[in-house]
Amino acid sequence: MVLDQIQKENDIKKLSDEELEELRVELREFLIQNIAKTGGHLASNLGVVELTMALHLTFTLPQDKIIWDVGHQSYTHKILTGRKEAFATLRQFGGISGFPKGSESASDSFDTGHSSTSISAGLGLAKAREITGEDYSVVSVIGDGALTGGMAFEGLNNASDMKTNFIIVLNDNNMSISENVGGMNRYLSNFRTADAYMDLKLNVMNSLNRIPVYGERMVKRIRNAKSGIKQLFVPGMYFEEMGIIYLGPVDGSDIKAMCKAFSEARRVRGPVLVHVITKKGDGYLPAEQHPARFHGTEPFDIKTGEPLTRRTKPNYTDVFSAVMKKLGEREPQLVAITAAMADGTGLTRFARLYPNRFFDVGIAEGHGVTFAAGLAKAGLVPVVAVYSSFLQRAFDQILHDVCQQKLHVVFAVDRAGLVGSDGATHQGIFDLSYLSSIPGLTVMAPKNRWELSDMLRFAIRFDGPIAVRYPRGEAYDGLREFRAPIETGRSEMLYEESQIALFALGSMVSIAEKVRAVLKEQGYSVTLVNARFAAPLDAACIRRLADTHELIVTMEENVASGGLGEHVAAIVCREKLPVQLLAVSVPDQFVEHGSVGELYEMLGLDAASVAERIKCACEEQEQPKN
Ligand SMILES: Cc1ncc(C[n+]2csc(CCOP(=O)(O)OP(=O)(O)O)c2C)c(N)n1
Repeated sequence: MVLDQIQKENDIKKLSDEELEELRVELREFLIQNIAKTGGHLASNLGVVELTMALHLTFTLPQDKIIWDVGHQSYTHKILTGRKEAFATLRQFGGISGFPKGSESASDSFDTGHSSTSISAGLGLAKAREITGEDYSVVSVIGDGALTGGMAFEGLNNASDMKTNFIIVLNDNNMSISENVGGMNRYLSNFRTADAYMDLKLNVMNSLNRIPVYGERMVKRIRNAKSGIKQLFVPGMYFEEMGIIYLGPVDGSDIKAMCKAFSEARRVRGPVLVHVITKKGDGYLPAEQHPARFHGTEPFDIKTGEPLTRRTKPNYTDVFSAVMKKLGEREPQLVAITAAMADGTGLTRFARLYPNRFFDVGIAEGHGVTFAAGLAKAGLVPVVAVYSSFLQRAFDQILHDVCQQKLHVVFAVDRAGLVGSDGATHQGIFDLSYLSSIPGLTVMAPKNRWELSDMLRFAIRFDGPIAVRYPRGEAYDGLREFRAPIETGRSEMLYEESQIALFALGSMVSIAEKVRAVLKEQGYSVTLVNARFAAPLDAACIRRLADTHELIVTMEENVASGGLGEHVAAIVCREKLPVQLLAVSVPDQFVEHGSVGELYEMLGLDAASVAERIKCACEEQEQPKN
C-alpha cells in the first residue's frame, strides 16, 4: 500500500507520479471503509482528496498554514499528517476529532467547526507573519457554502488591502449541505465549468476576429483591458475588482493543474484566490447521488449506502417538522427561516409545501435573525430554526434587532444540550445562558415530545420574542400523562412530596425521573417539578419549594454560568429563602466528542451520578431520612 508510506507530514512529497495515482485511490477507499464504521462527513471529504494532496505537495507543513473552513473536510489532511492509525477512533470518546485540532497536530494550524472563519483567521496569521518577519504561506480553504457566510465577505473585504501573499482556495462543489443558495453561488455558476467558460471565450473571440480590422483590434484591447468589458470574458472579476487576484477555475481532480495553480498563487504579492472545482461524494456512487445525506452520515453499509441502524422512534426534529407542517396550513402568516440547514432542522417538508414562506438564507445565522425581525415587524410570524451552537453567532441580532423591539420571532433551538460526536464546537450548552440573559426573551424547554408540540404551538401564538430549546436525538415519550396547559413563566408539578425537590428543565426531566426512582428506593421523599421556563423563571414555585423542602436540586443540560441553577440561586439568595441548593449542570468547560451517554457519565449528569451527589449533599447536612 502506498498509504503505508505516509507516516508524517510531507512524506507525500517523496512519492512518484504513479504512486500518487495509487494514493488517491487508496485514500478514497480508506475514507469509505472507515467512515462506514465510525460515521462522519463522507461526501465533503471524498470531494477534496486530490485538492488536499495538491496542497500537501505544494506547501510544507507545519511551517505553512492551511486553515480548513468548517473543518469537516480535513480527514485526508489528517491522514497525510500521520493520523491514519487513529481513524478507527474518529469522533469517538477519547479518539481523534472530526475537525482540525491544534492539540492533535501542529499541522492543524487553526481549530474550526463553525463556518466562514477561515479567511479572517488566515488573514490574521498572514498579518502576524508581516509583523514577526517570519516566512510561511497561509492558505485558507473555504467551500462555496461557507462563502455565503457574512464573515467570509468581511474577511475578503479586509484581505483586499494585503500587500503580502495570502492564498484563499475556493473549494467549489456547488453544494452547501444541500443545494447552495444566493447571488454569490449564481455568480460562481457562471464560470464553474472551465469548459463552458473556455467555449464562451473562444466563441466571442472568434466572432470578433471575423470582423475585419476592427474585430482584431477589439480582441487585442479586450486582452489588455484591466476591467470593464473584460469581465464578460474573464471569470472571477468580482474578486479582481476587489483587489484579489483570481486564478482558475481549476479542475479539482487534476493534481498537477492544482499544484501549478498553487505554486503560481504563492508567487503573488497580495491576496489571491484559487477557484477549484470539486465534486461532493466523488468516487462513491451513493454519496455522489445523495450528497446531502452523506454530508454527515451515521455508520452505513458500503454496498447499499444504507444506514446500519434504522431509527424507529421520532426525534425532536421530527416533532418540530410535523408541527410546522400542520401550523403552516392553518396559519398563513407563519414563515420559516433556516441558515443552510433545511434538512437538519426538519424544515424540508415545510419548504416543499409552502415554498413562498420558506427562506434558506445561506450560512448566515446573524443575517437570518435580523431578516426574521424585518418579517415580524411587517406582521408575519417567523420561526428561525437553528442549532443551539450556531445561534451563538446571532446573539446581538437577537438582542438588538428582535428583543429590544419586542418582536414576535420564534426561535426553534435544535441540538440544545450535548450533541455527541461533533464535539466541542457543536455542543449546545450555552444557549440557556446567552438567551436567558436577554430582557424580555421567553425561553422554554420541553420534557417530552408532546410538550415540544405544545410549546411550539404556544410560541407561534405568543406575542413577543420566544425560544424553545430541544435536544438532538430520540424524543422522550414518557410522562405523557402530564400535559397541563402551558402558561408563561409557570412550571409544572409532576410529583409532589417533601424533603428533596428536583427542579429540572427540558431533557433533564427524564433523568430527574430516574434520579427520583433511585432516591425513593433509598427512602427519600422526592418532589419532581418540570421547570418548563428558563425565563421568566417560576419564582413562586421556588418560594413554595423552599418552604416545604430541605433541598432544591436544579437540573439543566447547559453550563453552570448563567444557567437555570444560577437564576434559582439568585432568587434564593435575594429573598433569603431557607433552603439548601444543589445545581446539576454541565460544568463550565468545553466538552469534547463522544457519545451523549459517555459524555453524560463523564460530566456526572447520568441518573446514578446525580442521585449520588444528592445523597452526599443530604448527608453533609445530616438531614434525616423519611
Ligand atoms: C455557523 C455554522 N452554521 C452551520 C454549520 C453547518 N454546516 C457544516 S458544513 C456546512 C456546509 C458547508 O458547505 P461548503 O462550505 O460548501 O462545504 P462542503 O461540505 O460542500 O465541502 C454547514 C451549513 C456550521 N458548521 N457553522
